[in-house]
Amino acid sequence: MTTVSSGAGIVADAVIPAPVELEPAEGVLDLTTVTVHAADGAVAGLAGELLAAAGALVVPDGGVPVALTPDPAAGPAGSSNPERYTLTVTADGVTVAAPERSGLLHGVRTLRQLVAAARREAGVPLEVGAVVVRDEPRYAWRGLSLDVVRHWFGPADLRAVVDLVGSYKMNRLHLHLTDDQGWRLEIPSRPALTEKSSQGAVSGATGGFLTAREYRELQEYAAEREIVVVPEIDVPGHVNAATHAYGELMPSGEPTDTYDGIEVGFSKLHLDLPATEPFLRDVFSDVARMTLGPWVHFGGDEVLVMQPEEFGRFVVLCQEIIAGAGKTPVAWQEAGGSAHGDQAAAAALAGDAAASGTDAGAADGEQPALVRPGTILQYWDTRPDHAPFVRAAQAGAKFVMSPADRAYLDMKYTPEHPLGQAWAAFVELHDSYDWDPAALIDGLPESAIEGVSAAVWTETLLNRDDLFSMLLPRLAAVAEIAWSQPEAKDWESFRARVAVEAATWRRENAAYHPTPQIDW
Ligand code: TNX
Repeated sequence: MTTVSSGAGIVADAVIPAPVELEPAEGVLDLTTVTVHAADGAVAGLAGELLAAAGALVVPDGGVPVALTPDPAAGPAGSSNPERYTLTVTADGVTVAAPERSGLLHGVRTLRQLVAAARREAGVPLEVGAVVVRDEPRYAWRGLSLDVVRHWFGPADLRAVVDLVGSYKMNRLHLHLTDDQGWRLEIPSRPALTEKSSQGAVSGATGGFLTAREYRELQEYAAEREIVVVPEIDVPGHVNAATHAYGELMPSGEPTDTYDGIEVGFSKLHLDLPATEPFLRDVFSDVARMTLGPWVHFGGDEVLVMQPEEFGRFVVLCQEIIAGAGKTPVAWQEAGGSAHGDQAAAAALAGDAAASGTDAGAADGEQPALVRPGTILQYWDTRPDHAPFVRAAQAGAKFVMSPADRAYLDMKYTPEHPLGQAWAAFVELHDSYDWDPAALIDGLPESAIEGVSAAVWTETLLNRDDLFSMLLPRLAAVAEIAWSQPEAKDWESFRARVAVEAATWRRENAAYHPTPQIDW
């Protein structure tokens, strides 16, 4: 990105994530009072809200025109990216052009940042320098994975998270809805899950859950903002909430006790019990039916107490159920070939050709992949051998990158940081900024990378302020990794842009961590 000061000041230094092209032009536009023109009333309404929050007075007519117009020719020259847009500010008005609704919103988000940066004090005009921004994302999947189990974050918090994610042009909110400590989504065919297992959380904290209706409303709120909610039901480990609600899932037939600690890896389902497969079919069928987006995540992480063969059969079965319900499966990397998954493959696939539509990778005595073509694997643990991931990609798996030492925003910023964990790394802002998703797995083709997701686990995060202080400013860094081309990234420019954006966080009372890496 070109970062140049224009007549009105720091406009060009305000946009996160960095756009592909930003060309300052002659002239200045006073956006103190604006009128939004758009064929789509919902988009116009959202644009009005964003501009008003940035300090503009939005009036139904007579203000400086902000025109949102469908335009297949918008975006960087030659781009066919569905999310591309062009934002043009001249002395006479603003145009956002894009082929699709998502691009129109992205353009408005860019404009919001230019307006917010122009805001100085009350009574002074909101002057934005003329500029043309042509932009498109590097990756299609730009997400945040959020654990609402260890501590409960209800609909109001989740809408605030949707707004935050959207403001940095991220488009997936992955909700970790089940774990040992609680079950957070009503499942109509299995009401005991929330009746018996939603009340608790870590260390005796109060839990909660989304009713089917609240889940629907949250997805609609997100979809309006072009954000897809991806639900995760974590199996076959991390299941103590399920085995507490349904004793038939245990060999003893007895429900397990509730759990409010923060250990991982101790609980599991048992595939050979008669109750287990019907349970999985009920839960995943309901979740698929209740979900507006195309993806359902089935977890698969950290099953430390199961033989590879049984694990492999779970992976095959969950993918089959989810795909059969018309959704694309997503899972943590273990499902695709950690040491665990790799050994699981041969055993599970002997006699089950349905798991993979191809035999890619099976040559030379290597195991075939467990994953179906199109299944998305979420890479998080940077320790295991890379070869199985490359084989999974050859079998058609896609990857979303959440390397724990960069993108896990529950990691402490520094050893002294009061919140968070430290098992993967200390993750300062620069660490979240300084990495390339395409360079994480040796030999993985760029075409196998679907995108990037930050992740925040909430063992130590009790409320919205705790959560936001871990997200901000690091979420902005991960958003730039996911959206911007590597050559557009620049740490010094990013530092300046974060300092500008922080004025918005302060105005909106959003908690953030004042890392010494930024000149606030
Ligand atoms: C690992 S990452 C987990 C979570 C924990 C997290 C804490 C992953 C797939 N599993 O169960 O909450 O570490 O950082």
